[in-house]
Formats: sequence, C-alpha cells, structure tokens
Amino acid sequence: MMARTLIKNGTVVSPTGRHEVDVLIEGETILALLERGKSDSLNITADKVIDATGKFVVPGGIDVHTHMELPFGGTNASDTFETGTTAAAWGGVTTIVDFAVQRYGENVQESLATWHKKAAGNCSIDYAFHQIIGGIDEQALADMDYLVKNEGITSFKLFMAYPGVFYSDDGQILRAMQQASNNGSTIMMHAENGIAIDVLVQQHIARGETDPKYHSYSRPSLLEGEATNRAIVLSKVAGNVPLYIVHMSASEALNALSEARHEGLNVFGETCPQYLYMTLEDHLAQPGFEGAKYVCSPPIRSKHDKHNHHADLWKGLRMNELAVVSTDHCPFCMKDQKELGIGNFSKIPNGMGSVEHRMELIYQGVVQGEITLERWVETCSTSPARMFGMYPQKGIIAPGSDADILVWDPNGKTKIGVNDKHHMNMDHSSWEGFKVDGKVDTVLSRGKVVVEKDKFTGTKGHGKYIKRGLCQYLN
Ligand code: DUC
Ligand code: ZN
Ligand code: ZN
Repeated sequence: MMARTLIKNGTVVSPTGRHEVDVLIEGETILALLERGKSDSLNITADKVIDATGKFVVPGGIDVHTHMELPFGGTNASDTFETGTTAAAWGGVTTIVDFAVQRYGENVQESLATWHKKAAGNCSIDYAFHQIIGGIDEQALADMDYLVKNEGITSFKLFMAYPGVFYSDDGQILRAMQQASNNGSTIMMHAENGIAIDVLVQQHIARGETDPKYHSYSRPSLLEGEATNRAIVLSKVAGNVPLYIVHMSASEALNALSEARHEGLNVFGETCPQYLYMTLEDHLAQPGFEGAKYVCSPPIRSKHDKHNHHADLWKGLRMNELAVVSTDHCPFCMKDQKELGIGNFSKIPNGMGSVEHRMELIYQGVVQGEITLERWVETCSTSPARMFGMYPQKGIIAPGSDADILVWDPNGKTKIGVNDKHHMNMDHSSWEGFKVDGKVDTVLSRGKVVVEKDKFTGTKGHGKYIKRGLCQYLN
C-alpha cells in the first residue's frame, strides 16, 4: 500500500475560502479532505501525521518566473537548478516555471534540450519551462508549434528590451503573436522600450553618471508604459492573442493593462515582490556600490514619482488587474558578478534573488491589509497554475491533485538575511533585514516532506518535469 500522510487540525485555504478540514494524502496525491474529527471516527490510519493546529494549509507556491543558471550580462545566474529549487522549497514553493533560452542564431529545440539537461535529475521540486524566443525566423515560428504540441511548452517570452541580446522588433513580435494566436499559446512580454533606453544609458554614462541608481533613471516608467501599450495593440492586431505582461513595475504600464482588460482583451499581468516593497531611494541609491544588489529590469521605481507605484500595484493585485506574483528570480553574487558593473551601471548583471521569499513577502501584504489570505493563495499558487495550464494538478488542495502543500504558521516570524533565513546561492541577500510575520512550517512536494522543523528533507532529483496545457482562463 502507498504511504499515507494526514495533515490534521489545520485551516485549508483556497481562493474561495477557508475550511476546517484534514487532508489525507496517499502516495503523491491528495486522496480526501475530511471533516474535522472524521479521521478519528472513521479510524483512518496514516504513516505520518502532521499536526497543523493553528496553521494554514495552502497549496504549495508556484513561481512561474525564474532564471536558474541563466547566461546573462557576461556571467551566469548563480543558482543552479539544484540550489534554486532547494531554496524555493525552503520558501514553500513546490513548482517553478523556468525559461529555456533561444538567442538569435540558435535553434529553439536545441536550446530547450540544453535546459532539460541543466534541470533533469537536479530539482527537488517540480519544474516546467517557458521558451524565450530571441531570434524569430521561419524555423523558430515552426518550432513554437512543435513545442506546444509535443513538449508541454505553451508560453513564449519575447523582449522589447535588450537590443542585441534578446530583443525582437515589432514585426517579429507580430509574427510570433500570429503564430501563438493559431496554436493557442500565450505570449509573455518583457515590455520596456529597449531602443530608447539604450540612448538614455549612453547619455548617462557620457555624463559620468555611472552609479547603480542611474540604472533606474535610464529606464523611466514612461517607457514601460509605452511598451506595454504597444504590446497590447500588437496582440489585438494578431487577433486578441493571450498576452501576459511579465514583471510589471509601473503605474503607467498597469493603467494600459487595466484599460485593455476592461475592453475585454486577453491580457494578463504579473508583478514581483521587489516592485511592491523596494524604492530607488532606499535600495538602488544606497551609498557606494551597494545599490548594485537591487539592479533588475524593469528597475525599482522612485517613491517621489507622481505615481505611487507600490500602492497602484497592490491595488492591481486586489482588483485582479494583476493576476500573478512571481519573482523573476535571477540571482547574482556581488563578488565577480555584480562587480562587473563597478564604474558603469549598464554592466551590472540585471537580476535579484527572491525565489525563497515570495510566499513570505506577499503574506506580509495580508498582514498589512493589502490583500486577503485567499488572494495570497490565488496570486501565488492557484492563478499561476491556471494561467499556465497546470490546474488542478497544481494550485489547489483537492482530491486528485498533487500533494504539493505548504503548512504556514501565521504566528511564526521570519527574519530574512544572509545570517538569518537564506538558502539561495548568493553572497548577499536581496532582502537583507526584511522581517515578516508568519513562517514556513512544513512543505510537501508530491506527498514527500521536503521541509520540516527548519530542516530540508528533500532530495535532488525528486522534482519532475511538468508538461503544461494552454492558459485555462480562456479554455
Ligand atoms: N530582468 C532581470 O532583471 N533579469 C533577468 C531578465 C530580465 O528581464
Ligand atoms: Zn524580463
Ligand atoms: Zn525574467
């Protein structure tokens, strides 16, 4: 008989409410939800009983935006699939969706095979892939169809930023959108006007403005708004193709997204914890080279802008204008990595490490009254699963679903920092000093306990590749 685990006395939370039920797991899946007391009266026995008294039992976190081992900015993101998925587990995350990368001149299917090689046998939680298309040509367009049909990859990320690296022009974007419109897949967009940004970057450098904070000045929120709007218009021209704007940081972009959604277009949005909590003044503009830790794109915004980006993004999450919180986890160490940009901010590898802390940081939004407990579950687990075709295998605690579960202690406390909670492969924490009410208590990945009593009990290779279906908000 398959091993049984019973999670008793907790409050199970879904996007639609809270229930005082026990969760019975058999093998890798959830077998039943039992009314309180039923497991005793039915005499149900289990190999392992987890007492969740006073705790929330929620579907494991799903982070649909990570970059393990990404070659970028002249170096590689410092988390491997092994270290990154282990850190994710420490943070109550049970599935990541990482980005396989095709650059201009490379073959899409070969690039996907490379990503499979990096991940296979190394992950401690489940993983799936999106595909970045950095070189849209006839072959790449045909490969999109192949990936949707055969590989369980149903979303493609394009870049309006990073000319000469990942950039696609409007014509290429339109062609990829038309292809997606035909095969049912979703276009994910990095929406910043990279051509204009490159001009501003060169002008700052020419004036000797080389500190990390100029990274933000050279990428104004107006250019995120403009690109977001342009992407939306192109998606409309391409026949209302599903469009998902990644890592939104700015009110101008959110306004464009909201307008499109109110018009009924198939446009969705995601934001990340750094855009909800960090500011240019308090983080990016720290003295010396410290601000390099917070260089990511889009950049951290100013608290003195005419828009209150933080407040608008939280509101967007409440209103479902923003459907998902991911991390854009793309960690780099200071030593030998961020340091590449000493004396020239444009050479600082772009990215921060957050895969371990998203559940903690967004739960703090519940504590602060920005979102409800149910919305926390929805934006961090259920909606990511539905958006990217993994529901109800993932994203919900229900009979038949994978037993991916986070037991969350609302009375615990979490202090983030290199000498506190920190398991990512970085020589600093992007979230040093942040204190959160609540704490990861126990984490199960397909029935296997991977974190318990402040210990990692998972194993490398337990994580399986998940083939995904199409966006479930439309199908
Ligand atoms: N932004 C980042 O900050 N890092 C990785 C890629 C991206 O778009
Ligand atoms: Zn991006
Ligand atoms: Zn990214």
